[in-house]
Amino acid sequence: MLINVDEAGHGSRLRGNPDHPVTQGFLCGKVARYLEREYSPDRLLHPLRRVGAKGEGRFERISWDAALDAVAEGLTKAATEFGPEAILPYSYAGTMGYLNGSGMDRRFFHRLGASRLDRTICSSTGAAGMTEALGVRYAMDTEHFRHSKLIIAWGANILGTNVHLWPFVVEARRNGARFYVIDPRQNRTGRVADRHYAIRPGTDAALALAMMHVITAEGLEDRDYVDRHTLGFDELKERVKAWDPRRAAEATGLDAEDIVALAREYATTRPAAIRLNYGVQRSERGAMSVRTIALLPALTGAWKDLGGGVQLSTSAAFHVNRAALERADLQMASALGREARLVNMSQLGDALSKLDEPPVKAMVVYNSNPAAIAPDQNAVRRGLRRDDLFTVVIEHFQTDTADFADIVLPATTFLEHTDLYMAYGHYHLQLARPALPAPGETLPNTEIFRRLAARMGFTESCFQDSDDDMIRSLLTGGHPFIDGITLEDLDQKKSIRLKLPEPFLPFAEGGFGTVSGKCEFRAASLDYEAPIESRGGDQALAKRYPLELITPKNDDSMNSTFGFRAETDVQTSVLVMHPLDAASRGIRSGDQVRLRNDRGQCLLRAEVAETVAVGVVSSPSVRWPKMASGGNSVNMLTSQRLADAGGSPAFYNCLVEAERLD
Ligand SMILES: Nc1nc2c(c(=O)[nH]1)N[C@H]1C(S)=C(S)[C@@H](COP(=O)(O)OP(=O)(O)OC[C@H]3O[C@@H](n4cnc5c(=O)[nH]c(N)nc54)[C@H](O)[C@@H]3O)O[C@H]1N2
Ligand SMILES: Nc1nc2c(c(=O)[nH]1)N[C@H]1C(S)=C(S)[C@@H](COP(=O)(O)OP(=O)(O)OC[C@H]3O[C@@H](n4cnc5c(=O)[nH]c(N)nc54)[C@H](O)[C@@H]3O)O[C@H]1N2
Ligand SMILES: [Mo]
Repeated sequence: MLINVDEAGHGSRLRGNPDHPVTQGFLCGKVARYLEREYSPDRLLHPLRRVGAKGEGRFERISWDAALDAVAEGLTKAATEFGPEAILPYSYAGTMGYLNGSGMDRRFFHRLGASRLDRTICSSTGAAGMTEALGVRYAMDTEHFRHSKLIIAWGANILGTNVHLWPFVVEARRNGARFYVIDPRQNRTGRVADRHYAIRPGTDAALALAMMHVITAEGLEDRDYVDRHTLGFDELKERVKAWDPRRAAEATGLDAEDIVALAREYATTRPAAIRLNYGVQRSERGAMSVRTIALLPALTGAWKDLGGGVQLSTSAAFHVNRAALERADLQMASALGREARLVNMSQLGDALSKLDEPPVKAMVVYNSNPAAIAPDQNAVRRGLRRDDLFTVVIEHFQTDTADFADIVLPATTFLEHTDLYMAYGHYHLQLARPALPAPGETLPNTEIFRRLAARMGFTESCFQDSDDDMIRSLLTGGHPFIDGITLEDLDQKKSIRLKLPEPFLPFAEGGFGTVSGKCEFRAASLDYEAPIESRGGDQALAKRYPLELITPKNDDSMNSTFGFRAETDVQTSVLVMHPLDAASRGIRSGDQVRLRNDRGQCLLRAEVAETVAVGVVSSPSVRWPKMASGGNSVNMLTSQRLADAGGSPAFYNCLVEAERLD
């Protein structure tokens, strides 16, 4: 990214770097407007102490000294009375910089002996599915999509959430590629596709199994690739015999003929690329769905081709030395003296109310807004409201979560601090130096945890490491993909492509991360079952709550990061529903609608459209509940039920009923 900075240190014209091979000089719509956020009059500039009730949002300004003392005292009290595991860090994707996302903070909590957070809220289910299929999560190179002749966006809203892939899709289409979208709603991307397949939420594994059925029954597999680089083809062929496209049609809501045609076209078009994104895995069957989809290119040999294969995330290729950064070994020097327990962030509601031995007594939240983004908000908020819970929130803004804090600490933005960034949409390692002065008394997360470590009396030398020291330790470890990249190079070039074999075709010659080195189908464990919260699942539940709610990303905001804006609140107050579902409930476009289930309710504004199938409703997320009428959000409705593996929430399997408000 580039920015102009005047003599007074004021920034303007935030823009993409035209020399970057992937982003090519443009920013996504949300970050293009980041300076509004940077210079918002609502930025937190000073440490605060709560003076009102939890959640009420009344605070007074205090000094950094007083704030650090209060935090040290609160954490020490919890640790002394209940053991250090009574302390829970809570952080996720506010920044994806290594240092401010998982640097000094991790060292601090490890040395403390605090509970470890299982960071599952986004992608760990998909990661589990990919790993099961491939043994390692390597993926297609973004820059290779330009060579594809068939691109399938599978639960991937490319134009909304991953716009930097789009120019490569456009280039491929200009050269004759077809572009299909598989998604329960027709989003921005689906509208401009050659074909949109309106699949029912959580049923993707059934579609992938039926595609395997067609491919193997018709002998469309790549014999050579299958023989040399896979294991278990014959068992697979047997197993998917049961997945006649008519059966998959019943589960997915698609036409059987369309499934047959899609399978044939996928198997016979070269190169064929699948852009699989995280929408698919936010479901009760998420890991199985991702796994079966990720097995498809091994059947057809698509991995051999420039422009063939699957891409979920590119992050697994960033082989930096995280152990040196995070220092999990410090747990041994903690009062706990062993590896601390793991607490799943997706079940925060339960963690705050049900965890025992010890209960959670103190929580430090940074880079995350759990009072907006975590599922089952009523449970989460019951926990956050507890008077015996000491809560620290490190933030840019006074979020819903910050309203529940005892102490709020003001943080710098990515424009104001040093960090090193991996990517999950390309293969470039990137360094950012501060471009703008830190306003008020804001500090980087790294510095806040450095100071906290000093307050707690931690004397290990790693707590004196500078940000540059931490970057240098990340670049050690000697993996060939990062070998030879230095901080000096990064300072000079800012963005450096990983030292991948070129072209990067990770599985062209096998090389899977399995013991055998082959892609193992392990057919006996491939299966599909309807999600419990779906029309094919728990029938008693589906009778009371007949609508399947999905809450995918809002195109023009970033999780809850832009939730302070009134226009984001307007965008995230929409509920799209099919005309038939609307008519049977007397709902018209523009009506106020109450969505409800046993977990809670949410008020939204109806938009009646055929962009969702009958029985599916969709609302873009994630809003700030405190900005909304009634103080709610779709996450009042979502559940703490986890996906089938990897521990992520099944955000997109959520049964509800809708009624018009008069
Ligand atoms: N504009 C914008 N961009 C973002 C973000 C944002 O909030 N806003 N967030 C960032 C983050 S944290 C992430 S993880 C990525 C996520 O990027 P994506 O995975 O692309 O985003 P999602 O909206 O989670 O899901 C993508 C699509 O999957 C569809 N979907 C839902 N359920 C199913 C299903 O069962 N099967 C199939 N086939 N499709 C389904 C949704 O309707 C949606 O259109 O985006 C990043 N980029
Ligand atoms: N219903 C529903 N819920 C969802 C999702 C969905 O699709 N539907 N998506 C899920 C997904 S994929 C994700 S990744 C999560 C995202 O959930 P979070 O990781 O909580 O992400 P954000 O909502 O963007 O909130 C991040 C917060 O971090 C703060 N922040 C940013 N940079 C810094 C920094 O350098 N220092 C500090 N201290 N703070 C910083 C921002 O001000 C912001 O308030 O939400 C999940 N929740
Ligand atoms: Mo995410």
